[in-house]
Amino acid sequence: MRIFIAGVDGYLGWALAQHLTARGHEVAGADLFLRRKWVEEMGSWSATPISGIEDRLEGFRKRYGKDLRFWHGDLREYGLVEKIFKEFQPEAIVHLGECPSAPYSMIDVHHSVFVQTNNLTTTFNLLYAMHEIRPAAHLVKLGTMGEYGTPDVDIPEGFFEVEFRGRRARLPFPRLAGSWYHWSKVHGSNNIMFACKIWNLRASDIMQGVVFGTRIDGMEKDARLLTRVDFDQAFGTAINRFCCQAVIGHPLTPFGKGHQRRGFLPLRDSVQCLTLALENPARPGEYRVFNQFEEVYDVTELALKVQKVARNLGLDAEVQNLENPRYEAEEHYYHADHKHLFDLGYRPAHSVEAEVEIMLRDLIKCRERINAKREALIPDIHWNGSRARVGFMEQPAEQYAMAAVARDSETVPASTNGSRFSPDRSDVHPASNSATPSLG
Ligand code: USQ
Repeated sequence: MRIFIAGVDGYLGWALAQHLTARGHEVAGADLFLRRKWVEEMGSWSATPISGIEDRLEGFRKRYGKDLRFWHGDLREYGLVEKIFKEFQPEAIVHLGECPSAPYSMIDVHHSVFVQTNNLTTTFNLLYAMHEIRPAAHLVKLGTMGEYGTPDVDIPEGFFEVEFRGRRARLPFPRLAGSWYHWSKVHGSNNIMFACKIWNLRASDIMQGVVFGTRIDGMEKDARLLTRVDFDQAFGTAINRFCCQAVIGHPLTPFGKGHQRRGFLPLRDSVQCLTLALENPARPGEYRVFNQFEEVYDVTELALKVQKVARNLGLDAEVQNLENPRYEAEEHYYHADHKHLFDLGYRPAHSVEAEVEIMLRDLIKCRERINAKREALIPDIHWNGSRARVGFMEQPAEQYAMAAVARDSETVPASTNGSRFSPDRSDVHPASNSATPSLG
């Protein structure tokens, strides 16, 4: 299949291009290298030393015996998207060409406007190019589990049956996103759903959980094939940050009470799932939604898992909660369906512990690079628009962990166990203006 990847130079894009090529697909991609610039703006860099695109493409050619056709350019320019579609005639498009960071989108008006316009414009351009040039192609769009937020009820895969005033209908499940970034994904989803309806396009909207991992199989064969691994406050995701922290002896940092629950999956499973969606496309006119994650975890539970594996490797790292710079529920009900991909054959490759061990062994080799940018580990972007580095909290993480274990062992109905996303509740942390000195 001819597959075009928007955002091929990124964390997922570079890994997916390799996985799809190894499976015999013809892959092309485009990128403007914005991810490299955003991370630099955050005072950081990838823990893994990644190559420039020319070297990457050369390494790709050597490993797979074929070229990855590449366009350097801005997918907000419709002319470029049109040109790519005419030249490459994609049968499938994977849209990873968006800014993926919640904190980055909360910095100020310029960053919010940038994230929303960038994410919506690229999606629009791809939809119009599909409509005008490749109407039978299949769009695989990366959404996010964060579109749903943390409602006090179970989360279905995109749609649910609802009865209202005696009538029943299948409707999109309400979205309660928690950042301007996550809302940009909601708006993108709505636009795709409408485009499928009016233009008979086919699309799979992937509500992906938090991805972690340093590699997929084969990347270790050539340094030019390595994907990036970020650990800064904006582009580093929870487990990736915890692993980078562990290898330099920095405390592992659950935010606030640390009982935020999210769906997580390793990078190698993410590319496996995206491939399943591509190889089992939606029907013409169909807009379908997959919730893409392996398992739901509590953030503190994950920090303790990373700590345990790290200790087995001789790495000593404490778990110490940081004040939460975000506005989010820190203890809440969370139960999301994730059946569609398992029905298509998704099988997780490893346990979290096994994947974390691979990550730690990889990251030990990158210790100096992480240490050089350790300042980037402490967040200063608050959801109210202020900038002030947060400080560590006094209550040890172990106490939170014990509370989590006690709570998980109770079988309490959702209505009493969960929390509503409401500013009036004490378990929802409002971003604070106070600048607490960091102990990091
Ligand atoms: N968290 C900590 N400590 C840290 C980092 C994060 O407690 O050091 C917490 C956050 O407060 C949050 C949870 O861990 O409650 C997840 O945060 P994250 O930074 O790992 O992920 P998030 O901001 O939600 O965004 C990431 C990706 C995004 C994707 C999303 C999937 O950056 O592109 O859409 O994961 S999901 O979380 O399911 O919405």
